[in-house]
Amino acid sequence: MKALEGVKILDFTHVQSGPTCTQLLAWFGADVIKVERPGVGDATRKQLVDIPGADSLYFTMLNHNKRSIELNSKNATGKEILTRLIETCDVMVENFAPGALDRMGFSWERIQEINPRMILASVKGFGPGNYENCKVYENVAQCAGGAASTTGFRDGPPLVTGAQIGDSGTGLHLALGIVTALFHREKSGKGQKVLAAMQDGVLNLCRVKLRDQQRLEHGPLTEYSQYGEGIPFDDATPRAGNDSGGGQPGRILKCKGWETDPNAYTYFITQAAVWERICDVIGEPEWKTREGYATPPERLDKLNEIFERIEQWTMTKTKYEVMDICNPLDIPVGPILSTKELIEDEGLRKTGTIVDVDHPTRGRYTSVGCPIKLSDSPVEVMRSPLLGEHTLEILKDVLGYDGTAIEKIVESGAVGAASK
Ligand code: CAO
Repeated sequence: MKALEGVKILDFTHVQSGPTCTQLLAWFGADVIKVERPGVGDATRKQLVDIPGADSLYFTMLNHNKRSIELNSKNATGKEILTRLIETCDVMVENFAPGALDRMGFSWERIQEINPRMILASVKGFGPGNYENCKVYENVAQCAGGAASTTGFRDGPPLVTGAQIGDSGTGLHLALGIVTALFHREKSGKGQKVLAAMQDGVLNLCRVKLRDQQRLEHGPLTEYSQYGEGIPFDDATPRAGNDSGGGQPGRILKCKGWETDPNAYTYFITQAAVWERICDVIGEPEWKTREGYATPPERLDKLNEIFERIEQWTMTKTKYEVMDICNPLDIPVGPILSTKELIEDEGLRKTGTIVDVDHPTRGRYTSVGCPIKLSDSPVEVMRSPLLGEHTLEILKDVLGYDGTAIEKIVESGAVGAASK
């Protein structure tokens, strides 16, 4: 049995943040019913299109294992159907612009009237306050949540990261909120609202940078490169390039082939526990005992020199050779893997983290499978639904409408053509 089997999710999400959340719930076995505007659907179906006429990878990679119903929630019959869906489902997930659900006539109060056990889960850009009415996309959240100001090099502009911490990160937070509210409902018998604001989600992931903000009041951040370079600290956590965010100094270092391969690099951590082995590997055995090098605090003002020496060694090895030599010695290193290397990685395919999926209009494509593994709730990644593919099935099987009623619904325009 799948962990969330029997849980019905009314999925009113679009773009990335909300769909990430409901895709996870679908992978864990929930029946996810994605409500889409007739003839239009989730805007990402038609964004960044690589194969004309087919749903984009943006859409297909975020909407696996869901069913799609076309439904106009602003049409009178559409509202009736939505009301029935709210009665039937356990969780409603949405990430509309602030106020959109109210404008449709489905305020939290109304939803509770229809189904007091309903859990209403929302992604918004900001929590209550000055910015609560703003529309927000990924990079806005990265900027507002502390990621951009702390990413990049000290002498360069703020940077956003390729990891979608604002969208997918907030979707993950919301998924945890939903299963927690479901667990709570077991005891209370009641639903509740769950809010994951993107700014809050990013800030949660930037927790260590807020740690450093407060440490600044008590002196310089000695593990940051700028400390060793003698550059004074300002009053906010600075950008720290590729310095490690923890107590063990680390850097990205060039490996053999870096002149032509943009990813011929390794991350290298000079963990204190294995310092002596590092000294032996790089050919500086006297650093093990030399004054100024032997203990972690002594090394802090020499990190540039130390990493330059380690890099002289890593540049003689490929990033995989560095891994092969350092891993048996327990020296923490990691190759910089390109997306091409990841998509071809046999190990990730074996665990189902990278999967191939067949799709009727776009053919076979590769996707990221479920990154969370439950031993008793295995995940089978199913293709994303075509727009309205399950409209009739949901009207019949989930809501119990029969032939004439369905004809009337189709005539009303509430579900688009619904001829599938
Ligand atoms: N039937 C009828 N109308 C529908 C509908 C349906 N099935 N589904 C959506 N709509 C309507 C909404 O009701 C809304 O109408 P109003 O403007 O009249 O209220 C309209 O479609 C547009 O919805 P929207 O405002 O959410 O979409 P947008 O493209 O204007 O904004 C976004 C997109 C993402 C900026 C906004 O939804 C948002 O800020 N969401 C919250 C934060 C978030 O999740 N951001 C991350 C997105 S991923 O990068």
